[in-house]
Amino acid sequence: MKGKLIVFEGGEGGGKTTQIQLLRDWLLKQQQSSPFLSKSIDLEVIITREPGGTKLGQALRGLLLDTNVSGEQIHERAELLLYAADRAQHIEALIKPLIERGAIVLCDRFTDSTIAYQGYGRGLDLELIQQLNHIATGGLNSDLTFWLDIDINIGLARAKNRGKIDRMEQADMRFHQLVKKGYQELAKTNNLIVRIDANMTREKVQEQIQEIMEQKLKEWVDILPNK
Ligand code: Z5A
Repeated sequence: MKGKLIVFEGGEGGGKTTQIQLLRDWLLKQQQSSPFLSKSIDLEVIITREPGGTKLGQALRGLLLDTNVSGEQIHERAELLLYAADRAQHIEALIKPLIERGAIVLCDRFTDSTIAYQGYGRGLDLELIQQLNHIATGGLNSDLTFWLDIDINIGLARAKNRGKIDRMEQADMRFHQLVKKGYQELAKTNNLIVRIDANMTREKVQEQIQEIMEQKLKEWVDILPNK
């Protein structure tokens, strides 16, 4: 496949949405004039998210995150399967076609969220989740994952300041600690996951991301579409 899938992961309020937009702007600038690339590239950069990257996904996002929509407690296994359904649709309807035509897809959350939240957070079987992730993605993996690692209290305070508190953000401190542990464990075994210190200013966080991206673009320059 010609394109690339770059994922942003981490706990609440880590700045994923903010950093994805900054990275999109930076990537688009690189095709106009890049001091570090040997040739011009022609980038299509698309931002998407999970849950909610497709029309079906938006409906599922409402069911998963809005405390009032379903009117009943969502069972943990039902929740797991809804995230998987969102992902299967997202891959087939959006991500795979984009990557096949050479786009760079910036995705706010992906398979590691399920491992961290449903696996470590809720305690569901990790092997089962890996299998389900494989079914949902059809084997399509992220080419690079930025884990925005933020102090839990700072992240929750940022999320609260932003206004809306959803079902997951209402979870207790223990849950957030388990989720963090999940990301720590994932980063230990997968070298495509890059830890970013997200406690800093927006600019400092973006600098860390750009540094990694510069290396990656140099590596990918012959695969990405040329001008
Ligand atoms: N979930 C799951 O359980 N299983 C799964 O498989 C999947 C998801 C895929 C929805 O995710 C929920 O779905 C999520 C896990 C679950 N749990 N929750 N909640 P989401 O991505 O829609 O929501 P989120 O994780 O809560 O993201 P967020 O709170 O929207 O935060 P963010 O996108 O990482 O950050 P942000 O919106 O860019 O920043 C938050 C605020 O902080 C905002 O006001 C910014 O202006 C501000 N900000 C950003 N950066 C900074 C810095 N550096 N300094 C100061 N202030 C900053």
